[in-house]
Parts: sequence; structure tokens; C-alpha cells
Amino acid sequence: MKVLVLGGDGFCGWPCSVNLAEAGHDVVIVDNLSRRKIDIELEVDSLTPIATIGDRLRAWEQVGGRPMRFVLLDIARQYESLLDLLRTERPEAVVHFAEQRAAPYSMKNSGTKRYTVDNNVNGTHNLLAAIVESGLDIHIVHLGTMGVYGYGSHRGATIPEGYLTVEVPQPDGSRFTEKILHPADPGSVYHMTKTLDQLLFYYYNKNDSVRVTDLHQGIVWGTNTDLTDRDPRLTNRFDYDGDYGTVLNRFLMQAAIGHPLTVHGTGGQTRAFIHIRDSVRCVQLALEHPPASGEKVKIFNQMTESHQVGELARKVAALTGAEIAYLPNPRKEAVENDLIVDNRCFIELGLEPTTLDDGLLAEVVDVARRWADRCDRSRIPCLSAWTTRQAEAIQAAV
Ligand code: NAD
Ligand code: USQ
Repeated sequence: MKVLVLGGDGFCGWPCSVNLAEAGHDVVIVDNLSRRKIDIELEVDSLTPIATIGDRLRAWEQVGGRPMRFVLLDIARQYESLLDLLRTERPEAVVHFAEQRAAPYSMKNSGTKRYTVDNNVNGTHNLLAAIVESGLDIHIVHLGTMGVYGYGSHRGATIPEGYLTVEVPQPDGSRFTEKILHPADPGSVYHMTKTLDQLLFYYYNKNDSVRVTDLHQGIVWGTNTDLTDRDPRLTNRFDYDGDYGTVLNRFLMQAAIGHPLTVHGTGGQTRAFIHIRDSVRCVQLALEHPPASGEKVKIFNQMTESHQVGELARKVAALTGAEIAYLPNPRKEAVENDLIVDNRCFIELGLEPTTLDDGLLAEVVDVARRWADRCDRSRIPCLSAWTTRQAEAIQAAV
């Protein structure tokens, strides 16, 4: 099928694009390269050297991959171009990765907060409005986040896939049951934009019958897939800095260069995880199992396992001999939480989860060791604080 991959130059989008091309789909990557520009702004670089998008596409064809095209376009600002693109390409589906995705970056200052809201909410809304204006029946597969559910108030209850069945009391004392979108409880401005995306999907699905699958993805770890390993120019990015690096990849990279593992607070925070190879597979499964016409927004929890941050640090330390540093937490988040997640939708579609195993963890450490001389250690600390109180605690510890 013809698929537009918005944000197809990014960490999740690039391996997803080559996987879809390999599966026989006709892929057009759409990206404004803002992520590469943010690297320049932050004076950081992917630990792995990444080729330009042009070199990536040429390399992909040279290794025998089905050709993909690239369109430079800002979906949040270039509405008319986006609409023209839909009309010209007439895709059956759009995979939407094109958002500012780092919680710490979104909390740096009012400028990054406003950019994150403008970019993410406008981008998603432009896509929905353009699909309706085009008159085409296009399935959107959106990358959302597990963070929309929040971390703290579940009291041992299992997090359902998007919808919660609630009982509503009536004036006469009787009750009726209803399925509602699970209450949103974002933990950063970035996570808040994903909760707003959910409402946009809900509305356009109700009003215009736009078909949407919203993937509530956990923290992605790992770096390459079998396909991006085919040629050095296909290598995926590896973020390790205090804004864009995510926790498990950071620990594995820190272990590789002999840096203490940076646990925030006690490490009692529990989060959901998924390996990049499973992330890629899930997007393909979602794309190939679209909602029927008139069906409400499909929501899948795209994660394979939950772990406490401190437990992960201890696991990485046991594997590599790294030290653990317990640091003041720059975030305003629950000190400890449980997280039990229903992920049956993907399992029923045939996903065989890749879970944390020593071999896969060691593979990431090996990648990090190979590129250790590209690491700028001064970019490792997480300095983006959620509130002035958190900022003072970080400064006091320096
Ligand atoms: P990324 O920053 O590596 O990639 C995002 C891509 O989108 C970049 O190439 C960027 O240039 C592009 N982009 C951003 N705004 C755009 C715009 N307005 N127009 C066109 N292109 C634009 O991020 P990622 O890690 O690949 O994440 C992709 C998606 O998956 C995000 O929506 C993110 O919220 C979600 N997600 C990521 C993770 C994770 O652990 N990385 C986990 C859960 C969900
Ligand atoms: N943490 C540490 N040490 C570090 C980095 C992080 O202890 O060096 C802690 C954080 O305080 C937090 C947890 O690890 O409690 C997760 O942080 P993270 O940066 O790995 O993940 P997060 O900010 O939640 O964001 C990432 C992606 C985002 C995605 C989200 C999925 O950047 O795009 O939406 O994971 S989820 O967490 O399931 O909401």
C-alpha cells in the first residue's frame, strides 16, 4: 500500500520506513529535519554517526531495498503543501511520528514549551483537517505515548487499551456503564500534547469518520534493526544527552564509557518499555489491520514489559560493573509507582515480544563502545528541571 511516513527521518521513523519498504509498501518519507536542527541548537549529536536523508535513501537502494522518496515539509506550518501532497500521492495510510518527543526538552523554558505545543498539536490537527479536506479515506497510525495515562493513581489496576469502562450514577440511584477515554494525566508539556492529540482523534473520528489507530508506546530502547544494520549509512540514531536520551539507552551508553548510571531520585519510577525491533513490527501490524469504516479510534498499548528505573540500573551494573549514582530528580514525578498494562491487542495480532535479555543489552553496550569517542560527557547530565524547586535541588548537588 502507499504510505506516507511523517517524521520518517527520526529514531523510530527511520527503521519503521525501511521495514515498511521491505514489506512491499510504497513509502514516502515526510520530514522537516527539525530533529537534526535541534541537535545543532543543543550542540549534541547522535552517538552513532547518521547519514543525511539523501545518503540514507541512496544506500537503501544500493543494498537492494525498494526505493523510497523524501519530501521536506513541516506538517505544523505548511498546511497547503501537506494538503497538496495528500491529493497528489493519495496514500491509503499515514504513519505519524512527526512530533517533538522529548519531555525534558519540552520543559526547558517557555520557548521550548510553546514550540512543543505549537508543533505537536498543530501538526496533528493539520493532518486531520487536510485528510477531511482531501475527501480521501486515509488511515492514520499515530505514535502516542504510555505517558498519557500518567504514573501514580492506578492503585494496582491494570491500564486498559485506551478506554475505561465506568459506572455513572443517575439521580434515581441507578447506574449506567459507559466506555470513556481513559482519564489523561500527563507528566510534562510534551506528554500533555499527546493527551491533546487523543482528543483531536476522538473528535475527527466522531465527526468525520476519520479512521485512526493511536499507539500508546512505551520507552523505546535498542538502536538498530536487521535492516538498518545492512549498511553503515543506514545506521539509526542513538540519543544519549540529558534531553533526548531515554533512560535504558542512557544507562547502557553510560556503562560503555565508564560513567556512573544516572538514576533520578530513588529509581522507584516504573515505566513501560519496548525494543526498537518490536516497535517497528507493531507499526506494521497496526497498518495492516486498520479499523473498519465507522469504527471508533483503535488504541493499542505498544509496550512489551514494565520495569523500575532502579531495577534497570542494577541489571546494567551487574552486566557491566558500572557504578550507580542516585541524583536529585529534575522532574516532578511520583517517587514510586506501579504499572500493570494490558497489551493484548498486539499479542493477539501475533507480536512475539522481545524482552530485556542480557544479549540484547550487551549489543547496545557494544554499539556505544564502538562510538564512545563521539560522546560529549558534558551533555550527559539532565539539566532541564520541571519547576524552580527541582532546578534549585539540581544546582545544590552540582
Ligand atoms: P525523533 O525526534 O527521533 O523523530 C521525530 C521526527 O519527526 C524527526 O525526524 C523530526 O525532524 C520530525 N518532525 C518533528 N516535527 C515535525 C514537523 N512539524 N513536520 C515534519 N517533521 C517533523 O523521535 P522518535 O523517538 O522517533 O519518536 C517518534 C514518535 O514516537 C514521536 O511522536 C514520539 O512521541 C513517539 N514515541 C517515541 C518514544 C521513544 O522512546 N523514542 C516512545 C513513545 C512514543
Ligand atoms: N530517568 C532516570 N535517569 C536518566 C533519565 C531518565 O532516572 O538518566 C528517569 C526519568 O526521571 C523518568 C524515567 O526515567 O522517571 C523515564 O524517562 P525517559 O527520559 O526515559 O522517558 P520519558 O521522558 O517518559 O520519554 C520517553 C520518550 C517519549 C515517550 C515516552 C514513553 O522520550 O517520546 O513518549 O518515553 S512513556 O515513558 O511510556 O511515556
